[in-house]
Amino acid sequence: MKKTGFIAIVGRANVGKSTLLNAMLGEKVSIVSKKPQTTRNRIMGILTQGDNQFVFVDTPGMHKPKTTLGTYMVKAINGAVADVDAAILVADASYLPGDIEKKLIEKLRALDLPILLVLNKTDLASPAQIAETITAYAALGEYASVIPLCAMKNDGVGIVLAEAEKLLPEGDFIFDEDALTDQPERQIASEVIREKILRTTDDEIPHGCAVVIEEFKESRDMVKIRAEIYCERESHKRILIGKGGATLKTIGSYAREDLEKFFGVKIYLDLWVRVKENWRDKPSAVYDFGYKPQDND
Ligand SMILES: Nc1nc2c(ncn2[C@@H]2O[C@H](COP(=O)(O)OP(=O)(O)OP(=O)(O)O)[C@@H](O)[C@H]2O)c(=O)[nH]1
Ligand SMILES: [Mg+2]
Repeated sequence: MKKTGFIAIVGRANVGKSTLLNAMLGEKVSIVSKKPQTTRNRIMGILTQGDNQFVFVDTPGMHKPKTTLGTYMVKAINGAVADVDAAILVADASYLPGDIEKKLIEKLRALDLPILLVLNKTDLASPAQIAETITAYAALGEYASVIPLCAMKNDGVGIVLAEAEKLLPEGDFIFDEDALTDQPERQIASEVIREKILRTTDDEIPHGCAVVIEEFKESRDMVKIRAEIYCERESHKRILIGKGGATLKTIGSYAREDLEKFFGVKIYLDLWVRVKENWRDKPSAVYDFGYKPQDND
């Protein structure tokens, strides 16, 4: 008998949701950075093991939106949990539950979803701290299970899969057995480039960047990708390009390395930087840059 289920991964920004997803899949489908609000879209990661198909849905970190883009991100979280069989709530093992966690727990309970509580980053917490965090979460209600782990070192991640398996409903597979993600190739390319911007530049700049793939041309042994990076100011553009183009070159070579690994072919990457002032507050620009409302938002 086959089992197939949708499992949303939710939590505040920067707790390691995307890291956990990648660890469970053993492949990188969702970008990761040390800056909060890295994930902007719902991203599906699919894992088929024997008779079980897990469809994990990574979501943006829950936060109070301040821009049109932020509002879109919070809608994406709400849309993602509306239609799943269970949720993995990721929180930091070193911190007691805050407002964001309490509200998320309430929301998941209202939807009657079983919750797997993952307390991540145990490498940064003492055993006493972890125990205290567990006690504080226990006071907020019941969970299908509580799993302290370290996603970054892939330590304890198997337990999440074993526990999630118990929550899968019976049903035929929805995706091919070898499917890994629902993201189109262009979106993967744009996300990988955005990750390298997040990792290469500081503060305001990466949060104000969007990457649009203008060309994605496959030939027999190579893919040519032309991407435009939109930022919010001329001064940001100068920083992104760097002295003599050095920063853009770094972003490009890291991105190319990852993309070659992911697609398994040679990549020719052509990057351009453009300015679109305050695009994060402009609904038409947010939409044009690929942050479109989805069916159940
Ligand atoms: N020390 C430590 N760091 C971790 C662990 N898991 C993730 N991180 C780091 O935490 C940061 C955030 O990780 P992400 O996976 O991007 O977090 P996220 O919850 O998806 O963040 P958003 O997409 O912004 O909501 C990155 O720098 C990760 O390397 C862990 O187990 N231990
Ligand atoms: Mg993320």
